Amino acid sequence: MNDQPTLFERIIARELPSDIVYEDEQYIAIWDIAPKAPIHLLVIPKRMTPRVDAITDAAEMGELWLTAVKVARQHADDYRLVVNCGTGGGQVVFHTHIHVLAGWEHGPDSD
Ligand code: DGP
Repeated sequence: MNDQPTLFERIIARELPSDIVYEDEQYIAIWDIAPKAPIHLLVIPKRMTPRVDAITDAAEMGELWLTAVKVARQHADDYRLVVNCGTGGGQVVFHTHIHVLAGWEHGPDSD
């Protein structure tokens, strides 16, 4: 078993630098290091689960999405929320996170 801290745990612990846009007791949101939109944030639960489908509690899942919406609305009126789940789903960092993508002038397929 790999019990090394995840990249995002190290960011949460301030062992690695990041650009933090939101933080509360349960969540942190940072700018993505390799943005795929003019605004690209990552909303990350501090409680580590490797992928979103490891969260089985409906309230916990709801809080995560409500936090992502709150962070998104702090940056844009319109936005896209994305979760990559598993290697085949494009996930690279195995610590659950929601991508907040926004800032296109005419929508995500315009640029
Ligand atoms: P995913 O493919 O869903 O696992 O997305 C992982 C995202 O994490 C990807 O968009 C790039 C971002 N990322 C990777 N390493 C770092 C880092 O060290 N800092 C920040 N801010 N983002 C990172």
